[in-house]
Amino acid sequence: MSNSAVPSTVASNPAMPGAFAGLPLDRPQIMGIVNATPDSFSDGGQFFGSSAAAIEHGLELAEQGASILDVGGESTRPGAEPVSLKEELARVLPVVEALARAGHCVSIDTRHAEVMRQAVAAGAGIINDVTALQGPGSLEAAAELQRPVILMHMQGEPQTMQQAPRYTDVVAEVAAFLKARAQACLSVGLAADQICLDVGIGFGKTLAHNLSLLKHTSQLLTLGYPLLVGASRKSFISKIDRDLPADQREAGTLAAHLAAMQAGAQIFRVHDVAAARQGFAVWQAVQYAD
Ligand code: 9MG
Repeated sequence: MSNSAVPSTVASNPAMPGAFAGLPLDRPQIMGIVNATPDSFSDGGQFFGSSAAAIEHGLELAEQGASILDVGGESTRPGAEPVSLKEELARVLPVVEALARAGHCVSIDTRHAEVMRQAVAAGAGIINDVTALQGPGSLEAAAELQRPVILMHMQGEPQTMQQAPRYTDVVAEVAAFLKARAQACLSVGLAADQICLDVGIGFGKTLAHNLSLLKHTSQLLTLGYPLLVGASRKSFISKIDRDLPADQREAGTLAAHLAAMQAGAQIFRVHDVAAARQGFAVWQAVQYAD
């Protein structure tokens, strides 16, 4: 069965828009992670040809089945230090430009309004903001740029967010936050079909919080927006299965994403695109078997 022949997995919610950024949501969409950061493309500690390597990596991910390429120049990992605006722009712009020129749908992973503006001018079609457009000028920039946005929930700041995450009811609190941020986008003139929500796995959450959010993804569907999940290689996986390093968390990533898919998520942000594509295709084929 070809992938395009597989029927919808998520058509059960009538409020769900049928597409996001021109991508049909009746099948899982894979967002491939393109880190334009020096530590992502190093050779034994020696930084080389960073933009070229990131572009090549993005092209490979598209070849493997990514329908969105998410380009980021500032690490948001727990404990990560911020980079200057100048440095972030220098890292992402050549990569965004080359991948967009090659015809790919590119999202810009940034929390800075100026990076949003310049990345969209360079060809980015989607804004992916882990701060849900709460930064100075970000909401206004998104409204002016009129590009689809991914609004993610985070408690705290990347440097300190994993120190003591606290919620009374994590699913309800994340849902309320995302609802308010979607409302803020509508109020500045973005259309409902330009909004995608993301619970922010690993961003100011304990293992138990992450698992509840994955298990209860369906509760977020009632907000009426497409849902993106990004569990790829995150540390909660190693809390469940030994202390495995990030590059050995592929199977755990797929399991988390399949659970979220079953609960209604449609877009998945991953490092390992080929594995995600195969896992999703098999899962769907079983769903629609006789
Ligand atoms: C940039 N980034 C890192 N993790 C992410 C996640 O889970 N979701 C989104 N939207 N962006 C993320």
